Amino acid sequence: PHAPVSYEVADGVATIALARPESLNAFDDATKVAFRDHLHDAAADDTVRCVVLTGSGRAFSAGQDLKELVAKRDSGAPLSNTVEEHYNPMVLAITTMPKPVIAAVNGIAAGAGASLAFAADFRIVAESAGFNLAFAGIALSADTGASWTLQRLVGFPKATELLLLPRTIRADEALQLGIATQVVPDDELADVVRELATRLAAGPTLAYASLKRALAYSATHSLPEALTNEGRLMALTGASEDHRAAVNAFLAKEKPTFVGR
Ligand code: T3D
Repeated sequence: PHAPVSYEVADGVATIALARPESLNAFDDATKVAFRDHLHDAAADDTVRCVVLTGSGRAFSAGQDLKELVAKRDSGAPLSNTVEEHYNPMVLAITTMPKPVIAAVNGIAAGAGASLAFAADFRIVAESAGFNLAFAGIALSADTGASWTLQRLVGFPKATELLLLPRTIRADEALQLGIATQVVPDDELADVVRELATRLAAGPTLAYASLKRALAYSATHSLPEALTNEGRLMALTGASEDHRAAVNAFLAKEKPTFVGR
């Protein structure tokens, strides 16, 4: 059997692609372990300066593999604590990834599949794709960070509605709601994502990582605390090779080249 997740690094961009199109890229255990581990690979590799998450076939991901869930339940196998073991580490790996993460949403993203896309820094969404907060449909609460990320994307009342009354949110509505960064024709998704990923991979990686840290910290701290944290991160980026070179380039009226440090 082929690997459930493919991992490729080219031109500073790591692409992590779910590769179970026959199951709408649902997460069975092997897929969860591979996806989680590839996120850690991308985080640890300094040559990777941007990460793309995507699916193969007509879906991004239908979330938890419900066929495997039922098979395990019926076989009496001990149920793993998959939230703690698999989904939580994925969300934390994406949100703390010290480089930008793009979700290239090629098709439907449901349940944990939607949550993972919400955790990314950018969601580039194919016109025919959509999101479905499917959890309540199978009598579950939300996981993989959806209760945290979705309300930050769309606000508390809309997040409540979308979680309690799940339906497929089409790409155009996802754009209006602020879930999608950009919606593109299906046949242009790969090119648009490649262009954005290449641009980000050639950018000031340490500054991007620091901006992500500043945003995440400020989301849960007071203004005085956020200001102190901003000061620390400004000192860090202010001492970087990229900052020094970019300021020199600006004053020389040249285009900066960023090395990511
Ligand atoms: O243990 C835990 O803690 C659980 C953790 C849970 C995290 C979660 O992600 S819970 C949410 C799980 N996901 C869902 O509930 C979504 C279920 N799927 C759907 O609602 C729909 O399939 C979609 C909206 C995603 C797409 O609809 P549509 O009409 O385009 O496709 P379809 O006909 O429903 O599905 C096509 C096939 O994929 C079908 O198989 P078949 O009949 O051709 O053999 C369907 O059963 C299969 N499929 C779809 N989703 C899943 C799935 N198989 C396994 N797991 C799935 N999640």
